[in-house]
Amino acid sequence: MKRLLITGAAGGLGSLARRRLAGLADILRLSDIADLGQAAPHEELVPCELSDFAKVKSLVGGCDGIVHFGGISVENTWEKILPANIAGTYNIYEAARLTGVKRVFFASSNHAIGFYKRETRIDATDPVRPDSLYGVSKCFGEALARYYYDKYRVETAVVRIGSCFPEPKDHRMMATWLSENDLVSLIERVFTAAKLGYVTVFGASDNEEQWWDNRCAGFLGWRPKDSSEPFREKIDATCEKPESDAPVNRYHGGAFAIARLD
Ligand code: NAI
Ligand code: 15L
Repeated sequence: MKRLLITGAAGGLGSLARRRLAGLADILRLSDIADLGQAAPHEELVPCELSDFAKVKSLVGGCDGIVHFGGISVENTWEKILPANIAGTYNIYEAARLTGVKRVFFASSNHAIGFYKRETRIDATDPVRPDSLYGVSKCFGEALARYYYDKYRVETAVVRIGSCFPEPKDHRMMATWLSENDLVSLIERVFTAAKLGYVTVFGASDNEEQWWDNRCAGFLGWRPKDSSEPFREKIDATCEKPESDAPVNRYHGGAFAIARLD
């Protein structure tokens, strides 16, 4: 690729992608509303509010691919979610269609399916069950991605990221953790696969407890290599283990599924 756009490039995963994806394209175009610091020689910094269509169209123009990380990344009010995640993701796809971008990595979330019970193992054919307005916004993004592929052939990997942090932070993340290396290898697969089409991938490492089955994405050949297991002792020692029937333990989405806006 000549130019890869990363939205949300000042955030946690955007900064990781900025550090680790330089080899994927000649130029990384980095965008956010937050400060992006100084550009390296292979970088272009383009600050952009995702809800502004005109700005997003010029942001996207000239790019071959998009890693769409930008937006509200946890539960929030409708007033915040609507411009950033709903209008923002529409703007990205519509701009991609108009400017001829071929492929998108859409950062969806486990919170699109957060109301499944922990003992239920699901795959990409199971219906969405969002656990929050945030999760609903990710379902909207997934539907947009489906529509833009079926009608306009903009290819997308919808990646329902579990919990991507340097280390798992609690007992739930022993199941949902996605290591940084596994995320990077997944993004690389998405942009180097000969054909992508529209595919849903569950973004979790090779953890002992598995809630998500990636059989529908088998053709991608992505194999997570890390596991949360080496962190178990530390998690047991530092985090209180919730009772197995505690509400926070009941659903894939954990605390998101039980938190209420009121
Ligand atoms: P983050 O909150 O650190 O980064 C999001 C970035 O988007 C921020 O830098 C923020 O300034 C930017 N942003 C927010 N509203 C914007 C707007 N209206 N216009 C332009 N930029 C805007 O989140 P993180 O953890 O890096 O996650 C990246 C993406 O991956 C998010 O879409 C999140 O929903 C998704 N995700 C992340 C997971 C994780 O474990 N880190 C798990 C599941 C999904
Ligand atoms: C997400 O969707 C969030 O972006 C991230 O901050 C974590 O809360 C993650 O889900 C999770 O479920 O652990």
